[in-house]
Amino acid sequence: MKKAWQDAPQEKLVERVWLVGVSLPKSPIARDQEHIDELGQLATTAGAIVAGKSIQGRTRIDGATFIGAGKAQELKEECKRLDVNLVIFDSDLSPAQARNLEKILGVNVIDRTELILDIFARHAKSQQAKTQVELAQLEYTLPRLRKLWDHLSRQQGGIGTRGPGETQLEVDRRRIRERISRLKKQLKTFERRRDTLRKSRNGIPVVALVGYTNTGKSTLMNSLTGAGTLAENRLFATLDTLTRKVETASRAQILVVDTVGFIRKLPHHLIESFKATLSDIENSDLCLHIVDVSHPGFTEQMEVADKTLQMIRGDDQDICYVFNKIDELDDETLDGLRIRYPSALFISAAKKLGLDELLHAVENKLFGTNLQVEVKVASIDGRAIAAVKRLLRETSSRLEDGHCVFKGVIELRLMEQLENLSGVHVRCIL
Ligand SMILES: Nc1nc2c(ncn2[C@@H]2O[C@H](COP(=O)(O)OP(=O)(O)OP(=O)(O)O)[C@@H](O)[C@H]2O)c(=O)[nH]1
Ligand SMILES: [Mg+2]
Repeated sequence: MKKAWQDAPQEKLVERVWLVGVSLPKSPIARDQEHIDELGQLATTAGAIVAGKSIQGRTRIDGATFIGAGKAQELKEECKRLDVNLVIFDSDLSPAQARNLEKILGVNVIDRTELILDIFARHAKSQQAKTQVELAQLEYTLPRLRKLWDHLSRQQGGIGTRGPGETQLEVDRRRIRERISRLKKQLKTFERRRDTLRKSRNGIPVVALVGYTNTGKSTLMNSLTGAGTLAENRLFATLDTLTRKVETASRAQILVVDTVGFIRKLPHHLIESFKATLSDIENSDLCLHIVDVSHPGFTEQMEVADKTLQMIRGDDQDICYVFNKIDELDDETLDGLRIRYPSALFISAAKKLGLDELLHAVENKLFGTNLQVEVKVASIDGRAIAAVKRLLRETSSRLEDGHCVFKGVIELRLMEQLENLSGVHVRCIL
């Protein structure tokens, strides 16, 4: 929430905010309530105190002030009474609406997009995430800057007059464009580095943890790998992807990637600039869609995440639904869900429930009940070679530095026997 910080840069100002939602005909009231609660969570994540909130029923949106001039006046009184210094709208406001509202309310006004951009900016840690967020912010600002100055230059009027505002605007716009192209170049170098990393994964399959924000992706990552990733009860705790290796019970190796969470109305500039980070999802062999099944709005969250995933991966995605936080549910609810979603997996990442079943299902999805392996044996070790040939459905073999290297398929249940043969080195491939 930059604007308020700009007003008082020296003080550490805790913003007192008022949240505004609008309920249009046909939108269920429970859902409107969830949406404004989520906006409250976002505001708290950004460090603000929620002083109050309102959901206003309207038949249509007011072009000038979004909520209508009368309602805006009422809101002004409320803001004064509760010492509110920032009003946040759940919907996107046009630059003119935001300006008109600020004039009436006498406090700063921002919308959901600006709030999300602000949180991303605060949470970005790596150079890549910082660059990605700055790019999204500037792309968001650019058209708004034009509209703002258009308005001022009209006020100055006069055909052919090039007022100081307009000149300044051009300078500002040019600077922003230059900065945008510099940031894009920088992101390209990050992408190249990522490509190199990707090539070095050596055929080990990649599983991406995806889903709505705060569903427990990082907690699951930690439980599976002991990665020590930041997991917190706040939105957008993770902005950088993190990859860790996991070994399954049958010793197959997989790479697990923790990713940035999705949210309703995720600003499209953010999706655009986070493309490189999100390409980990695009290039994964399997997505585990983590759902917080204890959340009252989990079905809507699932839909939002599914749609965002479709944008990133297209329709041919291999997705497995993982319902997390089952420790919060009573048995009856859990049974109901198991019937309603028969192919989902049920876990508690925090309490480490259902993780073995999860890994087993992942293995099955990735390898079927067979594993593809590469086996290396000293070429003089006739006994080991014979044993390998007995266990493995061989597809190719070659000689390499005094070793026989076999490629082939093995049933999961036989994997342990193969690995226990002395003098035999086994590697899983996809
Ligand atoms: N009760 C319960 N809480 C859980 C479980 N798994 C995660 N949580 C909590 O849910 C909150 C969010 O967890 P994270 O792992 O940070 O969620 P995330 O999906 O990585 O969130 P973002 O990075 O913000 O997208 C934390 O407070 C966790 O402790 C679970 O199995 N049961
Ligand atoms: Mg996370």
